[in-house]
Amino acid sequence: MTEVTAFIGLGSNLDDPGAQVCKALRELDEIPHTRVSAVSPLYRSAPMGPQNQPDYVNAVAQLQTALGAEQLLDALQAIEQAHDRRRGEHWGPRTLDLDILLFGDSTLQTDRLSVPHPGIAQRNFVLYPLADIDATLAIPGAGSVQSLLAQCPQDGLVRMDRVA
Ligand code: A4P
Ligand code: MG
Repeated sequence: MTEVTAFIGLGSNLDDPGAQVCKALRELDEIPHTRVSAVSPLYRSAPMGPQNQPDYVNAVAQLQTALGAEQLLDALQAIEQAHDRRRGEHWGPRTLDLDILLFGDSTLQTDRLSVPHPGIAQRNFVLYPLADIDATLAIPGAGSVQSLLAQCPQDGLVRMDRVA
């Protein structure tokens, strides 16, 4: 069985965000043919987009999966739904957002998926936890995570204590 290393971005700013993210990390490990191989620290981050919403808790998980990218997206969306995710305002508040940041070294552009996730380079709440897991990562089409970090201010991003 061929496994791919994928990186998932987790974000929440409603209904006890830290607990939402920790629960989602356990649920990622329960996706069939998939296991969590590394988890970043949790970060508190200022909202990107509308400012009249609470701060986010963000983290990144590294997975090993034998699923295809769209099968993995199906599993992530099922977890979002189980967290009572309601789709509302663009970039608005949410109980849980799960984004496929990287799927091996694939570049995908379909109706359902843009991979690498197009926001990676501008988002400190994605770049810092990605680099915590693998400081040598390269983002297909965008360069090394280190070169992206060097251009991405840490404004509004605070590393939280590890949550058991
Ligand atoms: N989709 C396409 N590519 C992907 C991918 N790589 N991973 C499609 C996951 N989904 C992908 O997503 C809309 C559609 O994107 C999906 O149906 C899927 O087919 P969504 O989760 O329903 O919509 P959304 O999340 O509201 O929109 P968007 O543009 O994905 O928002 P983002 O980029 O996820 O940003 N501020 C802080 N500090 N921290 C955050 O985590 N997050 C957001 C949401 C706004 N502000 C934030 C944060
Ligand atoms: Mg999303």
